[in-house]
Amino acid sequence: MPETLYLFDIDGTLSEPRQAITEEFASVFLDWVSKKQKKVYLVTGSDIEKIREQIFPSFIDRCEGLFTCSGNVFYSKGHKVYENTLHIPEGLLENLQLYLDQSEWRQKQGTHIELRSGMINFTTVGREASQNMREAYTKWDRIHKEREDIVQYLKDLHPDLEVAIGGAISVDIYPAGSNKGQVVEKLQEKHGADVRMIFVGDKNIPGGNDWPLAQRLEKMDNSEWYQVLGPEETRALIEHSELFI
Ligand code: M1P
Repeated sequence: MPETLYLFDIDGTLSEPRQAITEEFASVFLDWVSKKQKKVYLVTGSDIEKIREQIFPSFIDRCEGLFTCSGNVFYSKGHKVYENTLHIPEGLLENLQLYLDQSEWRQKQGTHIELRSGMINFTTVGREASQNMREAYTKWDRIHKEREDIVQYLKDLHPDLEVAIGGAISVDIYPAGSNKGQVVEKLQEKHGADVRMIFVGDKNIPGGNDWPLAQRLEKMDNSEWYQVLGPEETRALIEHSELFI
């Protein structure tokens, strides 16, 4: 019987985007991990600094590992196991700055172009935006579709890059293939080629940053993925879905 691994996105799946996981859900989740002896990996587009603000240390330690920066960095049992380096394509930073200067979204707060290991996170609002500003942008973006426009703008100028919509106010940018899908090979190397994976994410839609991982699992007979709308649905899955028993 092959081993089963449970993979979870964080922002929008275990917590609201950029918010701490609730105590109640964390307790339900950790009970599930312990009582059912589940092997869990976290797979996020975010970086370790932000994740530490959202997920407390003993929760992270209960997991087998944590993939950050869309699988470009991996931590296990308190140690960084690997980290990919990004070679920034010529003209990319200038093109992001041009987009930012021309964005119709005017309220800005903090860093817009965040260089991370193996990827860049870009937001016209800014990484230090208040919760109110984030919510205002999310509503505005639903109508004006700025993030979809950023994806198209960058795809036209930099066809070698992948641009995906993650959380609520930003896009993740990485070289083609350096997306969350890369964790499948890493986990197969660690647990064997026949390992079974069950993934839960809120952006398992074309253009979303969970989509490459869902597509990768789609090709494997024994693996599955779930699209959720938020932490409540994730909780319902682990409490009631047969595959999580
Ligand atoms: O995991 C995807 C993204 O989730 C959040 O995005 P946003 O700020 O747009 O809500 C952040 O954690 C971001 O860093 C991450 O890439």
